[in-house]
Amino acid sequence: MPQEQEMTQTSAEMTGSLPTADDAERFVAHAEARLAELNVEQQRAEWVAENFITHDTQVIAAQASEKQINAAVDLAMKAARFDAVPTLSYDIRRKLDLIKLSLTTPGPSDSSRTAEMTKIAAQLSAGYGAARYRPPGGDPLDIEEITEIMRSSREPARLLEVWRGWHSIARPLKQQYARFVELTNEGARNLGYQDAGALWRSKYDMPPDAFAAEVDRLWAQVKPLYDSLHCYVRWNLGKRYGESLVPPAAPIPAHLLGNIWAQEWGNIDDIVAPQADERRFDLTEILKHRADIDEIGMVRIGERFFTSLGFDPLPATFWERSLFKQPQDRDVVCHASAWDLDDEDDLRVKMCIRKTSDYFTTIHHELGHNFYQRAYKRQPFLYKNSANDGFHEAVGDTIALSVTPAYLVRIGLLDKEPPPQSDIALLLRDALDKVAFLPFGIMIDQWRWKVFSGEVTPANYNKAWWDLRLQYQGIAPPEPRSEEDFDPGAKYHIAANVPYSRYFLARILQFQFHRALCQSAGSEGPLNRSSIYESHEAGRRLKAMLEMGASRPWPDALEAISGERQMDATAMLDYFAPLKSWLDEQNKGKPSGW
Ligand code: X8Z
Ligand code: ZN
Repeated sequence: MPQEQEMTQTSAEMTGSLPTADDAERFVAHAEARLAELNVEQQRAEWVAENFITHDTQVIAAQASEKQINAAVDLAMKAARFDAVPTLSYDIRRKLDLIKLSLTTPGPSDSSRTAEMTKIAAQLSAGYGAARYRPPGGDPLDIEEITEIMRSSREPARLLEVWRGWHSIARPLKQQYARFVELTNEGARNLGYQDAGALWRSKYDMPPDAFAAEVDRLWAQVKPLYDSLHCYVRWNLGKRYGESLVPPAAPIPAHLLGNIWAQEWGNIDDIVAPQADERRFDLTEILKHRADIDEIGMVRIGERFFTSLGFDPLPATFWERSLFKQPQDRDVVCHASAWDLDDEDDLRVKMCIRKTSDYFTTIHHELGHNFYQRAYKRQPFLYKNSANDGFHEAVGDTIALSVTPAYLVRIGLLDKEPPPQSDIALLLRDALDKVAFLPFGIMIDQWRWKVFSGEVTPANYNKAWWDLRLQYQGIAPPEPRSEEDFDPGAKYHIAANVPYSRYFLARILQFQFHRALCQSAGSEGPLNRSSIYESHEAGRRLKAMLEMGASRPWPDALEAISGERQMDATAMLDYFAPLKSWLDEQNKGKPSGW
């Protein structure tokens, strides 16, 4: 008999009466200890599997995750027994709710099917991590090399070839993915959810439908800004590549936006930047010329930002145990991630850093996760998490918003600050990453929610994907697609089953956090020129929110940092307001929409 079943039998069960508040307290204490223990085991197995992709590490990781999922499902079912107990304390009630919601990938109650599911999950993650596109007669290209070509090439034929090549790696994942969806849906239904999508949407301290409506509300706030950017970018791409490749009123071909998924467009800044402005600087070029700053040096700069706010430096083990550079002798999952192996101090990142501006941003993003993890380490296990997953994703990005030209001058990466007249050019570059991402950040889970609900089936996976790409992003595949293709699987978070709405929320929240922290720091300039570097006041405010972990519903955490209880895109709109007016001026007489 599994340990949980033995140890969590309550006195009520033994006597057949309603469980008491004491029963609930005992159950929660046991569940929390058990989940904490299994989580560490699973994290360690996963760390090794992602750092050394082999058959055996996949098996070990799948087994650890099977064990964890079985226990978590069992505990989630049992937590429901206390639903009707009226006298529970706030913490016991919240923890029972968190136990019911703790899984992202619940498994079927039949344990052989859960084993099948975790095996597939490990294979999908490893399959994606080890994938290479093999050009005819050329060297195989991994996702890091693909990313670099998409960033720097301006040759449509080359971009198309690489785009096609990377998307082809996902074809073999389709069947496994479809089976995975069936199995995790079965698990979600056993737990009382309509499907796995409904479970994912239930993690926001509100009913799942209300969360979907919340996402729509935020999107409606920012869509006009996206539309202005889309119109402007398409026009400039048309000028660069010709109207036969980029027709004026049609969706933008997805291979011309500087990123293999067309999710962030900052890399085509050179194509769309205002002609007259020569004062822009290129952080990638600066980093490449600085022989004294290597990949780890870039991480040190990120850490220094956090310590300047009053956070303690990262532990020595962070530097010893992290993976910073892509190993040449083995396959690893290069997609950047931040880890907390022991729920105490064993913090790490795993990433394949290159000396580019994008990686500099991602370093801040990952460190945000690590500093959050450390800030909530004194919370009980079930509260060792962010207020909602968007908060976890937003912290490092908030810090990266403070990486302003003035800050770069301050730390010696830039000689002098560009004059105020360069603001539009700088804002445009920010918008290419931040604003262009918004519809992408939404559409991924719009697709997955439909897949989980059964509205989209394997017979139309790819069509539904491109329908949503068109609807939200106004982009189109550069050549016809079929259901032989599995283009969603060419994106890490689909193969690895990581929920994605979090990144959409984070794009909105980071501006809200930035506005609030700049206020604490007493910074009065426009938001795009404000940095909280070296502000202990801002650091205190940020820390107060981080230390809460998941102990309160997220509006409380939002209030702690910003005084506001609603997620709100006005901070983002304020940040980009001068750019929006400028874009609308430029766009006059040009076709908009698609
Ligand atoms: O996956 C990530 C992070 C790890 S949590 C590198 N991001 C999303 C992506 O790459 O698609 C950060 C931005 C969006
Ligand atoms: Zn992240």
